[in-house]
Amino acid sequence: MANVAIIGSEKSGRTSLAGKLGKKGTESDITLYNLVKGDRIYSFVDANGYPASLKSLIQTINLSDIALVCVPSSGLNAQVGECIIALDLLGNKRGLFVITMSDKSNPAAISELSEKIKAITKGTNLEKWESIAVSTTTFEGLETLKEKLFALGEEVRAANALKNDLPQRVMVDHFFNVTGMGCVVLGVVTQGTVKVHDSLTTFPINIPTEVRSIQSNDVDMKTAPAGTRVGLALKGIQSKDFDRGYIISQKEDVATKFNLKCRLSKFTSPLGVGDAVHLFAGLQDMPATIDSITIDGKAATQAPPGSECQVALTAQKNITYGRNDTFLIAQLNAQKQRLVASASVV
Ligand SMILES: Nc1nc2c(ncn2[C@@H]2O[C@H](COP(=O)(O)OP(=O)(O)OP(=O)(O)O)[C@@H](O)[C@H]2O)c(=O)[nH]1
Ligand SMILES: [Mg+2]
Repeated sequence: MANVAIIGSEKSGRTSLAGKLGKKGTESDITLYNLVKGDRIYSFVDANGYPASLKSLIQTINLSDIALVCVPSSGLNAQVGECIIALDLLGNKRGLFVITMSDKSNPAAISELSEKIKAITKGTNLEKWESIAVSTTTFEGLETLKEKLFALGEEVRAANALKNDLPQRVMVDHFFNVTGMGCVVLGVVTQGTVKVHDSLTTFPINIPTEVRSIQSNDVDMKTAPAGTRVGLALKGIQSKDFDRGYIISQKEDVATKFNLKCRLSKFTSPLGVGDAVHLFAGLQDMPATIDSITIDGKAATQAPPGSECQVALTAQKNITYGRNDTFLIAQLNAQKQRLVASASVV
């Protein structure tokens, strides 16, 4: 199973592409599409709330192993730039650039655009990502895209298999009540293998949670390995207890105050002490304040773009996290691009 984010600028053909790749499933501010290919399942997430909602972009990326960045054949824009910065800050993803609406362009312009993509991703985590021109009206490039995507899917499968023996962790994105079944949540097993009857806990609310049954793509299963998008029926907890981003696992940390090691984007305004920022952790997000900044062991009032620093930060609500998670700091009101820094717990 591989989870694939479909992101990119507004009106770049994201939803059309999602519809050509999979069958529509759960729909909210992020929409899921499923494709079954032999014994492989691909789950696509359309960040339909982006660019208005940065949250939609970050959640979609954090739910996925692979990203398809849609760039309209008419050219690059600030939103594509923001998607590239998000993927670079979050690191550790595989992906492809999809030059969409190729029927509205010509081969020379498309090859010029793929050169531009190469140039702007140089030095980022995305510098080796390929560009593929696709049209969802003439179907040009769709088969090539699928082949490249399935090759990445196999890499993801191998990488996820290495996580099967870690403690179970499920990141929850949807939750509701089903008559006769009770609380059902949807989400991704980010590590470990979840089994029916597992006794776990939901964080940050600390409620004991038993796995009653597991489904993936409407099929009942006894166990779900790392990387699986699952539906879990749960005992001991109600759907109204949940919020997006809650984690079902054996043990998580929960805090409002953090000491974070930060890497600022080159394309942000400076980060200052006292700044009101927005913090993203997994699928959770909330306002936070920068309490202090340290650069090379010395107190500072500001950290410049492209720099590294340590930040003490207070969030407005409890956040559940693991020590290896990557956080993002953003300025939702910034004019150009909203992402400020990636951060990890010191
Ligand atoms: N000619 C042509 N038109 C396309 C193609 N893909 C999408 N479109 C059209 O472009 C418009 C936007 O496509 P969507 O798939 O809605 O793009 P989107 O990125 O999901 O747009 P928003 O979610 O509204 O930001 C629609 O009118 C589509 O019919 C394509 O390959 N060729
Ligand atoms: Mg759309």
